[in-house]
Amino acid sequence: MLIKTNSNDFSHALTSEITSQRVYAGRRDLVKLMATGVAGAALASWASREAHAQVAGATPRPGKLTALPGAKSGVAGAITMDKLTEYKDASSYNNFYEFGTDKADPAKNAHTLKTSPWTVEIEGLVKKPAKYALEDLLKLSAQEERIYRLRCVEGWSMVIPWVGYSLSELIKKVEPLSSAKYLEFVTQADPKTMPFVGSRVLDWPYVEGLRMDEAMHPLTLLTFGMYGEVLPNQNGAPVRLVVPWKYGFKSGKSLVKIRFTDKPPATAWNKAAANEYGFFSNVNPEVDHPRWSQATERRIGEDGLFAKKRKTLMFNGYEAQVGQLYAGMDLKKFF
Ligand SMILES: Nc1nc2c(c(=O)[nH]1)N[C@H]1C(S)=C(S)[C@@H](COP(=O)(O)O)O[C@H]1N2
Ligand SMILES: [Mo]
Repeated sequence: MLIKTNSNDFSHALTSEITSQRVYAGRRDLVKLMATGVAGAALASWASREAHAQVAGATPRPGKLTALPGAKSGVAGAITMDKLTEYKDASSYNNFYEFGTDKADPAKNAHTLKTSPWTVEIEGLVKKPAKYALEDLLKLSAQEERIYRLRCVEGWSMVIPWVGYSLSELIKKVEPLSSAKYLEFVTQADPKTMPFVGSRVLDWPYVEGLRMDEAMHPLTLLTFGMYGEVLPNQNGAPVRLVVPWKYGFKSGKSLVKIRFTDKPPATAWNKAAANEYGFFSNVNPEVDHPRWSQATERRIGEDGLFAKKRKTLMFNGYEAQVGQLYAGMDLKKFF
């Protein structure tokens, strides 16, 4: 598969500049969003952010989807100095097996996904089980923009400005019991709107899991948007997880349920091939996949004739932030 490498507005700017400058939404979009009750407190900072954008001359991407207000990330290490992957690559080269196993399938097929109405159920070992309508989930905490690398287990990576808030905000609201040690993330599996949910590649629904401390880590993002807009269906609309120090498959798309458990949940890829996909699945250049090396990666958008492969970084470059979560663990055994 060949990806075109046209430059875009973001290519030449440093990411640190982008995060402080960028404003995507037109005022009309924001007003529309206000009407649906989504924008919330973000409006307060709108005027100042708009001023920033004008001073810096930043050009917002012409929005196709509804704008999601994002603010500058306050999480240390969340901002990379890498160039952003182009929107058209990030939204056309996807893994979303419910819509087919080819990278181009999700963009072609995911228009059938019905993202409204949408609810996310919280159940299991919590004091306050709940059923959140998407609108309420969106308002639960302030949306931030976070530029994260996403490293797929197959050997490619992207750099995407996600919009959401730390999953820990939601976890605190529902008050886990002390017996809750793991979270199970259950995603949508509707054969009527997801053509490949009938297929036998995976055991549906697509399920993922995190240990409590991983789920509580501020980098773990409950994600509603990217590039300042609501998620395109193929990227996991209307709400997904992004866990940037783990292989991409840990970041479940189109979440419908989060269950708090006392045992590690059985995850879709672990069930499909336990020797290839462990529960932790932390990005680790020193632990090869049984069928290929994990030492290097190809950045999507850079795969021209002379593009070099990049060295894969321990914990995808987030070692300073998350390394201590695994202190003393044998990462070859707990891969
Ligand atoms: N529900 C669901 N979530 C999923 C997947 C999937 O097939 N189904 N694929 C995963 C894999 S393998 C990757 S690499 C990322 C890709 O996210 P992206 O398409 O937004 O880059 O989504 C993950 N989340
Ligand atoms: Mo992946």
